[in-house]
Amino acid sequence: MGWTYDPTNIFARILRGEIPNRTVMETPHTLVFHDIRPLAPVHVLVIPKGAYVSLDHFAAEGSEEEIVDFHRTIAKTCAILGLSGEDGFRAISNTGDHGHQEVPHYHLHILGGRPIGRMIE
Ligand code: DGP
Repeated sequence: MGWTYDPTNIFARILRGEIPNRTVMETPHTLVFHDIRPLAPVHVLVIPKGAYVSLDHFAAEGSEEEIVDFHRTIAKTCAILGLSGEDGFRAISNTGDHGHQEVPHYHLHILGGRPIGRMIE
């Protein structure tokens, strides 16, 4: 499976510091920032700093260090934002055309702070 990364995408520009963002936390491999169009009281995006198009691309070609860092960063983000298994939250990755992915840089949406419902658009 081949993936072609477009370095002009908006999250690549955020990573290069060309566009401002509201950062929640950052590690050498991962950035977490608030979504510009929040759909819930908490709506953040977790992205790898590497040039990965989508979840399947990151899962296939991300290094173990990047993949572990990404997921540990999710745990730290949940702690920072008060998300827990008790009230719950939702994590979503829209992928490709059928998944309605708008920005072609892998990102995980984390939504919480209210009941999210069964699906989101
Ligand atoms: P999707 O690719 O469909 O999973 O959604 C992309 C999300 O990215 C969408 O919820 C809005 C958000 N977004 C788009 N442009 C920007 C931006 O410039 N800054 C921030 N913080 N979020 C953005």
